[in-house]
Amino acid sequence: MMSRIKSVSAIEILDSRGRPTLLANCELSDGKLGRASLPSGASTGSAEALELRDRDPARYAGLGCLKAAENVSQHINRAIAGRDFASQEALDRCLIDLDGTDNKSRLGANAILSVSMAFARAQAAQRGVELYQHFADIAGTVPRLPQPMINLFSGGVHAGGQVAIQDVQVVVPGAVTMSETLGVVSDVFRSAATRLLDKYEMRLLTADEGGLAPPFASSQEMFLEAVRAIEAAGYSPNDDLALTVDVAASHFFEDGAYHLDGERLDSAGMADRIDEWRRDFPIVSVEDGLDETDWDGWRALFERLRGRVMVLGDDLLCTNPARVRRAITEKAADSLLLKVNQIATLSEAAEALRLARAAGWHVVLSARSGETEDDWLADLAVGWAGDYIKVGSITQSERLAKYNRLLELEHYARLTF
Ligand code: 2PG
Ligand code: MG
Repeated sequence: MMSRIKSVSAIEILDSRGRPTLLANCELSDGKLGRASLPSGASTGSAEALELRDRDPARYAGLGCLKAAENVSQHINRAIAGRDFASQEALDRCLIDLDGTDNKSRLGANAILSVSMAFARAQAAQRGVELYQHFADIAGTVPRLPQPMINLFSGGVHAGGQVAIQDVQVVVPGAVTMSETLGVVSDVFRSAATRLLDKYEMRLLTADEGGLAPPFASSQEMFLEAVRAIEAAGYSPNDDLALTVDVAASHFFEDGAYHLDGERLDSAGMADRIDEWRRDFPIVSVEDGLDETDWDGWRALFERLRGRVMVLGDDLLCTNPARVRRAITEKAADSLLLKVNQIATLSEAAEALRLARAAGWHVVLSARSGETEDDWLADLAVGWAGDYIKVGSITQSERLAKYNRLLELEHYARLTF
């Protein structure tokens, strides 16, 4: 379908951490509008496309997005207003060329993605289809509900580093519906919160993604508490709920070693530790078990874990088709964590998805630790038929916006897992 762009513009708004991000508008010449706001990560991979920040210390500690907003409203608008685009791919190609750098550092990944996403919404409106269906048509996928991977405990950079590993999450493999899943996880979250109140005598303090973040003595204790919370809520670990972990190892890898729970581990030692966790706890997925540069380590880890848990790459892959291709060739992982803002256009993210699926990989569509109330991620995870969606905890409205949209799609669009 041909879409003529009338104008694009963006303004600076705030995300769930109170940091600036972008809200973009795309108006087509037939009057159809698309609007999108963007998330922002904290535990970012070094191969991510560059999020343009003003670096003006007088505003938001340098994190302002006025330049990125201006790049949309001025630079990009001048280049694309009045032009026809036959597809998302055509628009994204134009944005990529306009930027001209490998990591989108000229216009900014945020500027580029805000236009890519707002255009997708405008095109969906023009076609008169739901956003998830439009996303599915872009990627050639068949929509279905993803299983949520829900954050219970947080550590790492999302929780002031009180424990090294970043997320311990729960999944409910046997649940038949989204509403059942959320109900079960809510029981477990409450039971975890009650236990922590007894154990640490602390108020219910949560981390960036709404997860509980007590001062665990070790990573081991984080997993153990998750299992206890599941049991205390009346469920069976393994049968009813399983655990997934984002080790986010790049963020405690320094001077060639993993600094975990007071120990200094080499790559093989870290892999041993992950294998122990896997044997001791009902873990079904391990994300970023090793540093993003430790490709040899990843190959060895995958050899060891393949077929037992999902070996999921986030910082390692950065939703970058070239890195996904490398990981497939080198047999370094078997699952992609897909975050559109790591690569900055829907088309390139769709390419990463296509490569991963062609290799038989699992795919997890993921939010960022800084989010807005926009819910496009839910439609993307449904449209691109993710095996899982990772949105953080079941508290905080920037997370609930996505879960609630999934509930809406389950109910009204009659989508199933
Ligand atoms: C991750 C994400 C989400 P961030 O590491 O998977 O939890 O964190 O958005 O800070 O990169
Ligand atoms: Mg991660």
